[in-house]
Amino acid sequence: MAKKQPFEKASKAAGGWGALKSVGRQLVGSGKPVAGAKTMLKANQPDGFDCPGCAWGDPEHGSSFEFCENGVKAVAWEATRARVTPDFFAKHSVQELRCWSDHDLEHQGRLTHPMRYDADSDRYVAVGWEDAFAGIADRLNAIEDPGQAEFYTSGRASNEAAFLYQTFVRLYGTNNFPDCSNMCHEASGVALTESIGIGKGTVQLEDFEKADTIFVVGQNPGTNHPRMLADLRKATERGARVVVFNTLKEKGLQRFADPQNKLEMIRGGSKATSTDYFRPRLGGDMAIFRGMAKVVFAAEDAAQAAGDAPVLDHAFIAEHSQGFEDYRAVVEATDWAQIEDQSGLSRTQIEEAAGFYLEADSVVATWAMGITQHRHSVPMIREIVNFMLLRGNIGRPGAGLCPVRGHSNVQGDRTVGINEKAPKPLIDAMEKELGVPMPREPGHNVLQAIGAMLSGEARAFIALGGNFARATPDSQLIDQAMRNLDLTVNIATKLNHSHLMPGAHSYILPCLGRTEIDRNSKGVRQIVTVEDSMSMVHGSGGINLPASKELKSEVQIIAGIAKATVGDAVVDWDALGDDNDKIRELIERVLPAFENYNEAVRKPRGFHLFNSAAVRQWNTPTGRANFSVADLPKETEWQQAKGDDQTYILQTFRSHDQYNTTVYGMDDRYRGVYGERNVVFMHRDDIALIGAEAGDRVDVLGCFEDGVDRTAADFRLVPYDIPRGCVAGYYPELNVLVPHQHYGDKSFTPSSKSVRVNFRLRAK
Ligand SMILES: Nc1nc2c(c(=O)[nH]1)N[C@H]1C(S)=C(S)[C@@H](COP(=O)(O)OP(=O)(O)OC[C@H]3O[C@@H](n4cnc5c(=O)[nH]c(N)nc54)[C@H](O)[C@@H]3O)O[C@H]1N2
Ligand SMILES: Nc1nc2c(c(=O)[nH]1)N[C@H]1C(S)=C(S)[C@@H](COP(=O)(O)OP(=O)(O)OC[C@H]3O[C@@H](n4cnc5c(=O)[nH]c(N)nc54)[C@H](O)[C@@H]3O)O[C@H]1N2
Ligand SMILES: [Mo]
Repeated sequence: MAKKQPFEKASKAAGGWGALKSVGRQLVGSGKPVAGAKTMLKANQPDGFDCPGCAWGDPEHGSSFEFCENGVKAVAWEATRARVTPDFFAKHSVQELRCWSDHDLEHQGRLTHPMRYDADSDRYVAVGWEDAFAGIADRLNAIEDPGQAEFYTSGRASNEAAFLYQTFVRLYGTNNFPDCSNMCHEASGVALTESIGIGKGTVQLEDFEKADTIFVVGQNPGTNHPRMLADLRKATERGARVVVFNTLKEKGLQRFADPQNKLEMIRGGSKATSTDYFRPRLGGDMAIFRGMAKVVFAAEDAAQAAGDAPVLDHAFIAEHSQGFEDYRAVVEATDWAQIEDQSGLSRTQIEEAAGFYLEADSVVATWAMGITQHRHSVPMIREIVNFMLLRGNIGRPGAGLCPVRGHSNVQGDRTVGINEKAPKPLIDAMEKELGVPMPREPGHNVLQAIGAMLSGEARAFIALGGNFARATPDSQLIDQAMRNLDLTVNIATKLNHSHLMPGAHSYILPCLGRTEIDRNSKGVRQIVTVEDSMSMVHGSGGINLPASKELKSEVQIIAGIAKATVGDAVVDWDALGDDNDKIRELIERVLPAFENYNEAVRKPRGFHLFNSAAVRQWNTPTGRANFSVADLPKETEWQQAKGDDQTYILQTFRSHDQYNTTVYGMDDRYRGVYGERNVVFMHRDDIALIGAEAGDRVDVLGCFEDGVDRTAADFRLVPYDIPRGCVAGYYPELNVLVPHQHYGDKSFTPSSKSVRVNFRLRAK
């Protein structure tokens, strides 16, 4: 097949035949199409595994073939036949592998043996499990202050693995839990806790069937939560409004052809996934919600003057909220000129959008990284909550808040204790259960861990999954900092760049993936549990044979490290590591919400974790839902940059062919880019303004002034329908440009959706 040109036209709708073709390619490419297809039949089924693709909820009628194109990619990627064996490591030095691309490293297949870094040969060599555990324990115990070790978690880890890990780490003596959530939905957790007393969304999947209006803000479900498209499409079909705010016109948020709908596939049809589409500037959403609140207040005044029914839910506001008058004052003090400039939308557009709120009895608001990865993300999310509170749109059917999570168990990991802030109720309960004191001082989040690595304070880094060095900002600085550590350990399924920045002592510990059968020493099959974006907790059991006989489950690996490091006087690690039911019993004793855990997760759809805000209980200091009263930022990054016509604000996002730092392929079908990832999407007039033409190559330069040279070399300019002054490109390639000092207030999340850059043309 001829290679497609970089700007070949993108497909008209998301999903459809393009998705099926891509699924076929992935299954064939995985080297075992039949097994792959069978594996997919078990994704998100009651007796199968939870799809590792995303954290969207599963429908009640769990018998449907619930999969999506990108779920297939995630599963096929794990179920590959390719293997990275000790032979592979004997052939390639770490120095050599460091020059490989993210795609090439993971494409080599599944890790098969525990490996230890040998500095003399600059190679990883096979090591026995017990030797690895002893070696790790030796280095961890050599560190005087446990606060000098960093324990990272990526959000694919199961509840059982995460709970055991936090037990071990806290017994070891620290709350240093940097985790992927710090770079992801942290702002949602912080903002929602302040506003409604719980850091999670309040809706369930059923609410999407009842909402009159759904606001979808700053997220790209066509790629990142494809199963959500089916729910949006159903909503538009029954006449609900789906109102999108997105800087780009994302294909999946316009039309979706359901690959599971035979008639539609034959007729080549597709259906709308949204009814209205607004395109703000980067970081402009707080201004939009502020503007919409102005419209709501104006409508309330008009209704009052005309003697009509009120627009606000006065009863709700009086009984359930706090700070309403102050909020109203701050909204009225915000002028339209600032709202329009910051958002990039006209007052008329904002009035139109607010109309969809006013006409709806019940409203759901969803959001993801387009909202959480800015400097002012926390006040921005609190503004969304303010707006929803005005008409009591939280805690009743068809209404509520839905931060759409990223990793398939990132929410669960936090629930069971991966939290550097050491929540008091959890620590109290852990101490009571184990009978020993646990550390209470807050530990490090991702940025603090980076700070400790850069300053040389940190001595050890352990990762339960993930690809820390590529997912974090300033990748080139992290690289050196990791190599200065005394100990680095990666528990992983596939080889990635973080494994290639070994400290003086370094281990790669290969684990079972979620699709694989996990048997304990007595041959009993183990299941793990995960929590989705709607707080549903359900079981997940693998169905494929393990990629290698040497693999251990994450739980077994953690138990092994823990026993070697802290001994088994307090916790019987062997028993817990051998029986996930026992871990669940322990979780149940420590976290009351998990009552009857072992039984509940064996029911088809699992169980719903109690959500206080969803039943209008407000666990805030005021006992009410709190309106916030933050001013709009004086200037967003876009506003700062606009005076200077040579600088631009860059958002770093995902292509259709990747899972975070895992790059499946080089295409981004919905955006019409094929065969390459080094691209920058830019408005035609901006391309002309920097003296370039479409397709020209540039170096992208960071503008953060701290003396560090931040350059992403050799990117192609792709003309795109994007607001002037805003540009976009892919993570992780562009992480070299994201300064680690540029982060969200209170959330400490790198502001990877608002990075100031300029361009240097390369010779043609
Ligand atoms: N296939 C696949 N699925 C995934 C992932 C993956 O990489 N691949 N990653 C998982 C993870 S960990 C996460 S967190 C989620 C991520 O899910 P998303 O949040 O959808 O991820 P991004 O690709 O970063 O897309 C950000 C979207 O927000 C828009 N946006 C950016 N800035 C702004 C802004 O200021 N305002 C508005 N209104 N819009 C803006 C962008 O145009 C883009 O459409 O997906 C999860 N699911
Ligand atoms: N510039 C920029 N940076 C970003 C973002 C952005 O939008 N822009 N997004 C941020 C977000 S939202 C997130 S969540 C982070 C993601 O950060 P991470 O979660 O650290 O990164 P991933 O790419 O998801 O991790 C992939 C690796 O996980 C390992 N793995 C896969 N499955 C398993 C498993 O079952 N068990 C174990 N133990 N390991 C496994 C594999 O070795 C694989 O190489 O990146 C953040 N970084
Ligand atoms: Mo994420």
